[in-house]
Amino acid sequence: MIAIPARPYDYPLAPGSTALVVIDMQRDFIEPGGFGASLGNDVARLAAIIPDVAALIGLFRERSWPIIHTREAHKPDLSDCPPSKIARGGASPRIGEEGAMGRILVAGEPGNAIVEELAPLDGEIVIDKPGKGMFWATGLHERLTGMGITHLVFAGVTTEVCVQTSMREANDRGYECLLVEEATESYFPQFKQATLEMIAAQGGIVGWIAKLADLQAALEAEAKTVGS
Ligand code: TIU
Repeated sequence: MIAIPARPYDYPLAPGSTALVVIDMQRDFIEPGGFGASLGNDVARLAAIIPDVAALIGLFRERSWPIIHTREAHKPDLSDCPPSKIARGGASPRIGEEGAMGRILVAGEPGNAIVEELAPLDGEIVIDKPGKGMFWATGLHERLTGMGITHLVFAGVTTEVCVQTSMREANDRGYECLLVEEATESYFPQFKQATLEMIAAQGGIVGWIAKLADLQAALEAEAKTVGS
């Protein structure tokens, strides 16, 4: 076990059974003309974390530890998108309608792709999820269980919506969860801050939070131990 100086206390990171989850780093949330922008948000805030997410992905790639990328994506016939979801938010254009990068939040459309800088490599898992959480209607829990994964490190957008929902779903399924502060972002800075605090409150009620540098240092210290 590696002790990362996480808040509120050390996260018991387990080599061999830890995976990175990168939530919804898609053009639809990060670039102008996508779903995030259609909701009236300033998407530039989210683009700013791309280098830190890339650095975190790099830490896992160096170690050949599993990486899961999720996309919030609906089938072209929208059969997996309840009317309540389409109606919510009053977005224009709405889910399924034509936007600047193709149909909004629809699988296979240009806007639904993960941003180029963070494109998944062969062998990494890519999950299309119709909900905010990564376990709903995806079969991911069974895949992770089959791989022996017990610990999940989280990154991605948005902190208080799909990241937090996925973390809470993971927590309920027994995973040890850690969120990397610089590798997640919200359209609303106060929502990000509140989410970090509510995740780690009450002795880590949902999981732990840590700085990227602290995770990196802990992984490097572990590599030296293994190598010595
Ligand atoms: N609206 C918003 O902040 N987020 C979402 O709709 N999806 C994700 O967080 N991925």
